[in-house]
Amino acid sequence: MSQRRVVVTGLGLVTPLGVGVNTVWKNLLQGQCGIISLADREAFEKLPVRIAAEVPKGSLEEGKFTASEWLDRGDDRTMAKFSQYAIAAARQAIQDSNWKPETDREKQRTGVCIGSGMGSLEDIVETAGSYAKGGPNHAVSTACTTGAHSIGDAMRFIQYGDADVMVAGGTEASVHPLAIAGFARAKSLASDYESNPTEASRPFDSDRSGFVMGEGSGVVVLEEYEHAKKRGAKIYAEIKGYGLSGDAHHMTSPPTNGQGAINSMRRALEIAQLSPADIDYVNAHATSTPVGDAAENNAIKTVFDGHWDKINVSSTKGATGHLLGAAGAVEAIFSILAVKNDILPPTLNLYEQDKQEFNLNYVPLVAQERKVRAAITNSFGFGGTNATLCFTKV
Ligand SMILES: *[C@@H]1O[C@H](CO)[C@@H](O)[C@H](O)[C@H]1NC(C)=O
Ligand SMILES: CC(=O)N[C@H]1CO[C@H](CO)[C@@H](O)[C@@H]1O
Repeated sequence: MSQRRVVVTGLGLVTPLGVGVNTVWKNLLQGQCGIISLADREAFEKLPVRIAAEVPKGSLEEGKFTASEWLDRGDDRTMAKFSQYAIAAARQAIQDSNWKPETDREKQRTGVCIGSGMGSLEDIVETAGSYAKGGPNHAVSTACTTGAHSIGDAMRFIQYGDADVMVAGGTEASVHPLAIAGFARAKSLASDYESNPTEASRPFDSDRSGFVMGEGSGVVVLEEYEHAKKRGAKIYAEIKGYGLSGDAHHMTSPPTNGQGAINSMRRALEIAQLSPADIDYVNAHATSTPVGDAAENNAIKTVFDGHWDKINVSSTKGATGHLLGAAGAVEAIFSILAVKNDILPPTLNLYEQDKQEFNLNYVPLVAQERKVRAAITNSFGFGGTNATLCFTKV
């Protein structure tokens, strides 16, 4: 089957590093970090972990988030925050793509695929509260459609002809005491950094001790290549590969050889019809947990055996924390920008590593220019999912 090619024509970001693709990318390359202390907030007082990566509040002009700048009157007060972030990111991406479907056919050929890992904990908690007090009510959360899955599935919809344009990504806003308490209990979070929160997320570093919860949204516009060319759209990159796997090993810790990650990376390369030698940059999932980073590192070394000295690997979670259901989409955008601009975003807080095991090029601390023909980005989830996306220059 001759396959329809899919390209990226629009980007939108709401992250702890700011709002708007230019702002976020600039802050990421400058080595800024979006993690802050929550110690002064009453709701977090009794928790063992009081840091998080929050979307900064303020005007868009300052690169920050104010709901009323993105939503219709009323919605800024009633709509759950994770939906607000998704709308803000989607609006940016659609405007950036300059795609304005007018005919019925054009509208029918344009789709949406945006997921969230947790949905709105705040609303679930409040609804549960009003249920106890008031009357019948209902709260549902369909977990874990990760950002990477949304983008990968959207690519397939276009390849198989179900749509010509897809608005795809992920969103999350679960910096909530309940979520922090849960992940802290699972011993997944970095806990000792209240006085120096920007140092808490340290992928691949010897002192890494867990991830930092983050929030935000990433949305892309994907488009069939000929469709994009015909209307003279700006093209960022081509999305070539999408791999999925699950290793059904343990609820929170991966097998140490990273077999699930190996499978998803290999599958993405196979679909893209590329070999490891064609890849210049690996945007790692690495969340800064001792076991997870080590397993992914092993997996990357296995997949890129013989090419270790030619690839660069970085994890942007040192700067953004872990955006859970949004991470895959936000990091897909960072990978797209690396391919488009030939710049590698850095791994923050990587000062010291076990040189025997962690012997790749991790772009420590500072961004670096290099030609990036193709990049892959990994996304792994607790209890069920691994995904890898592959982007190339057109
Ligand atoms: C990126 O990889 C190249 C090898 O291809 C290496 O020479 C360079 O030092 C790496 N950069 C960083 C910052 O790791
Ligand atoms: C290396 C890695 O993080 N693998 C993940 C892949 O997905 C499984 C679930 O099937 C997770 O348990 C792993 O953490």
